[in-house]
Amino acid sequence: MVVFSAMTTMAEDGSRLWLRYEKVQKACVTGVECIAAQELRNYYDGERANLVIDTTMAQDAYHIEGTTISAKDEIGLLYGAYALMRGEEGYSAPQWQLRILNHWDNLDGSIERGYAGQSIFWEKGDHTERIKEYARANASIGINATVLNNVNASPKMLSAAYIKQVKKIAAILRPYGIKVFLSVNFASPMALGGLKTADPLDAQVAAWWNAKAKEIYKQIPDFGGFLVKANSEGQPGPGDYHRTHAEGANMLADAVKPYGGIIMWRSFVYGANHKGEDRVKQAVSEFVNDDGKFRDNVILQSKNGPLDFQPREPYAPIFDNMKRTPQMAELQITQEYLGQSRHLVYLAPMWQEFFRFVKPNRLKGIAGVANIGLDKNWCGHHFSQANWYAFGRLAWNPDLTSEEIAKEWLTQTFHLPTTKRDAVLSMMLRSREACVDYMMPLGLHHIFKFDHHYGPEPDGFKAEYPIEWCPVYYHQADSLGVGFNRSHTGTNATAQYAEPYRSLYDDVKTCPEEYLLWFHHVPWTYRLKNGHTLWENIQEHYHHGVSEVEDFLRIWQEVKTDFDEQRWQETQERLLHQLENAREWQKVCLDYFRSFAEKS
Ligand code: GCV
Repeated sequence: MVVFSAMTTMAEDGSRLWLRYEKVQKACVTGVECIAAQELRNYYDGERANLVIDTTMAQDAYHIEGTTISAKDEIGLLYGAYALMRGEEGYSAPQWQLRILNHWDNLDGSIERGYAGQSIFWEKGDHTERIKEYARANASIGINATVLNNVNASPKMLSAAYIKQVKKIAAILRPYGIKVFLSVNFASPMALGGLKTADPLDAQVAAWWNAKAKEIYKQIPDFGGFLVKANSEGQPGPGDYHRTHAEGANMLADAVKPYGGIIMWRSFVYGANHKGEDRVKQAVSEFVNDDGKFRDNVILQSKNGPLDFQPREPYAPIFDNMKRTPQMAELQITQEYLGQSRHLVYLAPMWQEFFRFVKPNRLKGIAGVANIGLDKNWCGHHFSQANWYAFGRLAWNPDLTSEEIAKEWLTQTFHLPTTKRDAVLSMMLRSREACVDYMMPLGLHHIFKFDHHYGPEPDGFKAEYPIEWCPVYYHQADSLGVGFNRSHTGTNATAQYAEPYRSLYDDVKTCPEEYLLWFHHVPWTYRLKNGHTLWENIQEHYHHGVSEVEDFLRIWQEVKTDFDEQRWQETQERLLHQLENAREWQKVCLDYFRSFAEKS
């Protein structure tokens, strides 16, 4: 166990995350001399600790017996040291070897969908100390890889000047076991290399990528590889040359293969080739013919749901359809559609919901779109730190419960008597469902305001936008009912699911109510399980969502005296805003849907 610093002795601005150890310099640490030893020497409150290398152990695993930690190498020992300080015992090994953050950070220092300040990697100035703390925080929860730039990638990322910077960052992260990856722009050979094409079957193009890989690995021998968003939302890709995703990915895979690199190829592709097709079906249509055609160092990376990080989505059926392709899941830690850094929404329950449908052993790795910036408290909202923490812990062990993770985080981040901790815990555990209720209950989706995705706009329609960006496309409200008919009488998106979900979702009578309007257009007067009509149920959910936030504010008052002033006050301000925003959702959505429902 560790001693956490008393709240009055230091500024409580959240900058120390969950690593709020006090320097006790008490333990006599023997065995291997490494960062783990330094951390224990500084912060471990026990009398002694011993670090032992055991090369027979699995990569990254550790074993804690008494105060002896064994692991295959220094990184395993480091994971073990943090685990010992959290009070863990026994053997632990990660579910996945690839536990990676994706930063949507631009080279000008801004962050796409970032709500916590500028980029720690690319904003001007020297952020070495910050990056080191970032590495330490990641190591403490087992994250072992990171993509340093936005998937909407600038070709400049691969210029010699930037590779030099990547080398510096990699040197800071390496001692903490974090491997560096980059997002690449598929047209880089043209934009940067002056070639006339980026056609993956062109020999000069392949040669350009081979040379680029060689240049990178010369500087960064343990470089991880590339993440690619191709032919999606305006990004270039192999489709520009009538080539397949497999042809594009394989060309890059061949370039990094000699060095042990991998390609993470995103399946988030919609639009251009699929005019008129239900958007949630498009990834499967786009990729299914490529199944089995990728090199063995390509992993297909897909968002948890088939649309786009909504507060609730059914799982993405691409996980059922690509049977011969290694796959990984992309989760979003930054709360683009869940109140950004202004709402308290603890995301672990949402991710666990996904793992109920897509079993972890079907995946090769797990990626999380980071919520980290240069803000003092890293994530904008003090409680958004819990989402970074939870992502790491679930990437290590997806069997941990949301409650266990939240308790761990609360214990390390604040000092609360058990009853008060449990009150805050209950708020965290209820927060995601509350958000679904006050934003989009019963399977409603994507009724956000345009572009920034904050706040409600159910009547949103712009003729100049692709229809897939328009809220009215997603709820399909009319005088008869509301919801998107994706059953066999509609777009038949249900057919993309494996059984038993295909049949379950297809029939309005068996479809789980939380997905009802995702899969069905349902009459306003239809009776749900509780005997109330659909319209009554919609109203009840919005009311419930708002009353949950009112209750969070009540709890927050109750725990006031147990918190340091700054973090309490900053959270209070955000909760007050959350309530205002939840009420706006309730009013705007109910007024809008009423105009259909009460006419019927
Ligand atoms: C990085 C959504 C987001 C975009 C994001 C995109 C993606 O459309 O709104 O900001 O772009 O997803 O995941 O590529």
